[in-house]
Amino acid sequence: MTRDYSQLFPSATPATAPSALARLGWQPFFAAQIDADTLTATPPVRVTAVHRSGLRVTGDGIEAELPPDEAVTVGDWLLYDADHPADSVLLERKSVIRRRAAGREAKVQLIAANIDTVFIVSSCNADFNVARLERYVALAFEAEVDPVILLTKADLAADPQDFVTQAQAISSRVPVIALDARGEAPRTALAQWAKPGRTVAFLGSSGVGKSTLTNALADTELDTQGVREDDAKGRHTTRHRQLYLTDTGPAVLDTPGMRELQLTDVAAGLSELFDDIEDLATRCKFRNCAHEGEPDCAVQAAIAAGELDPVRLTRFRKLAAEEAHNTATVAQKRAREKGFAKHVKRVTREKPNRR
Ligand SMILES: Nc1nc2c(ncn2[C@@H]2O[C@H](COP(=O)(O)OP(=O)(O)OP(=O)(O)O)[C@@H](O)[C@H]2O)c(=O)[nH]1
Ligand SMILES: [Mg+2]
Ligand SMILES: [Zn+2]
Repeated sequence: MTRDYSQLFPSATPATAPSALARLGWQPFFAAQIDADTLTATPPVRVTAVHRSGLRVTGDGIEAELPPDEAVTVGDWLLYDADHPADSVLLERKSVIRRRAAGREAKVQLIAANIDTVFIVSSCNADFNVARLERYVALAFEAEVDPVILLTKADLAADPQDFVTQAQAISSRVPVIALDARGEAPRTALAQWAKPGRTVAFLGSSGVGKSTLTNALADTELDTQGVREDDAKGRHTTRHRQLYLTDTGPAVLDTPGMRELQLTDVAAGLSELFDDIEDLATRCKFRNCAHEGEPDCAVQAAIAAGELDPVRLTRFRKLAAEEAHNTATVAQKRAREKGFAKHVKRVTREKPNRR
């Protein structure tokens, strides 16, 4: 193989046209992990979809399916071993979005890796819910992905600004945009994030317009379907996460509507989201103040002064409790599995002696 990978290294002068890999979202962060020989022997490929049968990957002139691997998710970069596909090596991630898997099992589900901007999508209708948006923002902060809140169906709302104002109160660090997701408008509205070489993802409930937005940015013709009139709920039209690659724009991840978003391991994300409350808490008289009537409580003082919405404090408490519970449950399960694995190892090691 005589590929020229020189342009992929951070020190190289940038090529005028985006290289095939840059088009897939390849960035200096990944190039810095490997040398030119490795790159030639095992060219990078990106996971565009995860199916039960395997991982769909795309590279420079490569389209392949790799064996299933639970540790790999959409957006990941692998060094493709053409002779032994199962030995392809996972590159270190720039970011990873994960949640507690739906259902009773205490498992973590990887949602996507190496996303630059996550568009948290809701609509200016019955889908809009501040507590739910906060969950997504905490998830994004934890993953170190920049979140942007998109409020679709502004064209159908009597007063979209009312939704915008509520969403803006979630965090001063999260831009909020109300728009009509159909047509060309999103291209302009999202241009500052949706650039070539970047990767963006749409997350949110079913029916809020994630595929409609993907169609706008990636020039795809994905199925979109009307929502129920009474409660604005969608029909779960999109079934799989899929990364779409474009010639002149970003890589775009469309995802199925999430029914529930359970947080786990997002303590840092919650601290960042509720940094106003945490700042206040440092000014309480007692370091372990529960803000429930203790003397000289800065949090209660801020509520009394109208500077902090008491409902925001309630939501913070609820999320923090849920996060702690899920994190402990998942950790316990991991420890149990580890204990079991150790036990199995010991038993196998002891076997020869028992003969
Ligand atoms: N009027 C209006 N309709 C919209 C807007 N955004 C989406 N829709 C419509 O809402 C419906 C649902 O849109 P989809 O793009 O399928 O929603 P989704 O988020 O991909 O839904 P799932 O795939 O089920 O998760 C479709 O009929 C869209 O045409 C908008 O901004 N304005
Ligand atoms: Mg969809
Ligand atoms: Zn206090």
